[in-house]
Amino acid sequence: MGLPAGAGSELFCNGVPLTPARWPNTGFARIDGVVDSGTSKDATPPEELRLRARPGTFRFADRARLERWAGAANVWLSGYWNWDWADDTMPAGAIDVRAGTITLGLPHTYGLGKSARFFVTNTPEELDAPGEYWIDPGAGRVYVWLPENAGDHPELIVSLLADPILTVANTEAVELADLTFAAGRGSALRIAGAEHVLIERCVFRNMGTAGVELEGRHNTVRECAFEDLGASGITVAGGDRTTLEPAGNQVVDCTFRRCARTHRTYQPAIRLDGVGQIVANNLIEELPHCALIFAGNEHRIERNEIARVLLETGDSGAVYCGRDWTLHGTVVRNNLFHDIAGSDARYQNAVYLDDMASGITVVGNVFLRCHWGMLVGGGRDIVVRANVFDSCSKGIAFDKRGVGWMAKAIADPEKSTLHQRLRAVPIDREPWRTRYPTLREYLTDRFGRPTGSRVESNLLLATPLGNVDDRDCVLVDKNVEVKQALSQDEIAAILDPARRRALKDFRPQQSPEGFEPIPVKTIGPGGGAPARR
Ligand SMILES: [Ca+2]
Repeated sequence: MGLPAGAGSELFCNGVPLTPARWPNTGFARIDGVVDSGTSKDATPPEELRLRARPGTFRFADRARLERWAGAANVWLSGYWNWDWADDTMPAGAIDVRAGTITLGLPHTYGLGKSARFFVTNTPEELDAPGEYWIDPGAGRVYVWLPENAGDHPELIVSLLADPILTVANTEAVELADLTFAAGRGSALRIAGAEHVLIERCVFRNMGTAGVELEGRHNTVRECAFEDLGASGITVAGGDRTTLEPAGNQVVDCTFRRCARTHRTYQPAIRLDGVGQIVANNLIEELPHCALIFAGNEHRIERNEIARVLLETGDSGAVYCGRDWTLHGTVVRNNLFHDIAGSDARYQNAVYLDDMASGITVVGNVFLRCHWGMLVGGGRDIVVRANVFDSCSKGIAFDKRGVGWMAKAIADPEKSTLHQRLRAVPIDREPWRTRYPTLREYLTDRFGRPTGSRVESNLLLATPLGNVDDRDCVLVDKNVEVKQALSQDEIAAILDPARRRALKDFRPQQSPEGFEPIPVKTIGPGGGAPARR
């Protein structure tokens, strides 16, 4: 799931994105029942899906609204139509007032579920509140109810440019500093085939898709702000998965706020691919879904503060990866995750290593007031060591899905994504052979079970350890559970960046054996000493 194609035009007032005319004005409406779930990727054979994909139909009891929409020319619907991790926006199809039903204008990937939630958007009949607008592309007109604080001479900008505002390609040693990129329909900055490019103190805001698309090696993005982006903040790729040659691109000391503004799922603040990217000392907050998604190998994700994400999604993680046995070598270390409780707690996890993702180390992090600290989906060679969990409803859920509900999905080496990804990297050749020797045993040694994993030396404060389902394969050792949470003052000191800088390394009284003090003062923008190249 990469970046979406360029968004439509949007309207910004005094640098703030306004809202396409919608109902309800905030939040979601619930459907009143499924009439026809339509075809879905989960339940319909691919061949039939290609030939006869069918949109769903749902009941909706609000007759006055149905009458209004049935008479409108341009009704769009945006919603979580089935799963809490899959949003989609599309035109409405038939609206039948007498039957009290709405048919979607296009088939939705996962069909309609009974708890689907949605809102009507980009519909002029629903323009009824300050800050709402509608663009009539045919007539070239913008209708807007200005925000109350717009002032007498507001600056109004309509985004038009679909291409990146700036492209830096096949070059090296370029520096961009102190620039603001804003109000395009696509991404702000595309860097491709580049080396030693430095992006410093720039602002990326109000774009239709991403802030920065970065590919190359030894490039650095430093002290930049990413705000109100339609999709991802930054995507980073580079390095060689065959030779494990690291790219060494760095994203450091940046702030990310309100990314995934219009494309709500799988558009994280930071997306990593390739080998050896470094993400350090960033602040990521206020996102509907994931903060960081990674694939590839040997990334360093460290000393970041990640808060208030997964705000309207479920079955997801602030830091997320999945469905790949070959993700070895990435380390998630000394990060602060806090206030990731979600809206109504549908499996929100601070770190989610989904569907047998393997070979990842999570060490020395602080998980504070998260729903679940970690969900590990049956992966092998996972190390969860010396973390602190405070006031979470569960520390860790470590399941054995590879011999449970997922067993069927990994049984056929031809169809299984996990098998395909295993074949895509040379595990029998150097450097893979020596660096990740256990990979060669994944298909023969206790197939499907979470072999080689460890949950050890973690400290759980006012948080139950949780469940580790296959303790013959996963070592669970030296974890300490303490009833008492940190004091309100201790928590306030950790969460306040200024007070945090003065804190000594976190060294609990009831320290588990093997626990290493956590340097909380180095967490967040400006706290570390990132390696400069
Ligand atoms: Ca409205």
